[in-house]
Amino acid sequence: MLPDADDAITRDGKALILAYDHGLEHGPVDFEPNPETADPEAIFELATHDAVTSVAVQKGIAEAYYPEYADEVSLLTKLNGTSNLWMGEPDTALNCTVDYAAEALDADAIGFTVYAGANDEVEMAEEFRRVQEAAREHDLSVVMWAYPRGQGLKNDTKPGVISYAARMGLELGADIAKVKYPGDADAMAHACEMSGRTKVVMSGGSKTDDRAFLTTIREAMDAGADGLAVGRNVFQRENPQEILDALEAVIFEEASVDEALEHTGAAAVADD
Ligand code: FBP
Repeated sequence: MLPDADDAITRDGKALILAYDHGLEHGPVDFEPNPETADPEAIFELATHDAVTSVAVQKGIAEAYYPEYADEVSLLTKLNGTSNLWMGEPDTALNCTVDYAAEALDADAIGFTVYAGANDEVEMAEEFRRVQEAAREHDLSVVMWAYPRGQGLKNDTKPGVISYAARMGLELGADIAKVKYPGDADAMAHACEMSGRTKVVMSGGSKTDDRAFLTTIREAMDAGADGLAVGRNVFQRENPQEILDALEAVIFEEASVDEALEHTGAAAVADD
């Protein structure tokens, strides 16, 4: 990575990416717990929260909704993605070019998924090379969704696999590698060490309860992670603003889990 290449999408060197490409990746089912989140405007409103350092969306949503938020929100355009209807080996289509993201969408960063271990890894890596070099020309930060996946990979969150994913981010020139949590703090620390100067953010995953979620984030941050890229654990909650307050405390203010829980209803329930 280049020095300061991720400045546009970090705060104090840390990132909280609000991911909202689920309508493509998983389909409308992800909006069912909180139906108003099917409206991208609800997510852009959330992205104005101080905790959020960028919002990650596909081209169509950026085109239709970002202009009104361009002054308040940093845009991370996800360049590739696949629907959940695809039944083949993990693969992903390039849905937007870097030039289009930079010039037409006014993006601050681009996001790109690489499924290492999939049959089409070679094509995805070559596409990442073209995208990464074009992003440098436009001064856009590069975030790799580093998701080893495919027939040969029975467990895609094994510690060795996550360390490998983080290392690929460094080797291929990402500013930030987004990886799944490998299950414990030691494994996360190893992944962060392997990523060198490439930052590591943890992927949010499916919705869990407040304490379990914040505990994992606290562990990841203590292990050396540089933040979080989160979707469902924010927008599927009844009160997404509250969990953003709590995440701001954990990620940017070094708060403990109990301190962070003061921002959500969970602390009050536990005290009863
Ligand atoms: P979540 O926090 O909801 O897991 O979102 C992060 C993310 O990477 C999204 O950008 C993407 O849509 C989704 O997870 C993909 O998840 P998976 O491929 O593991 O189902």
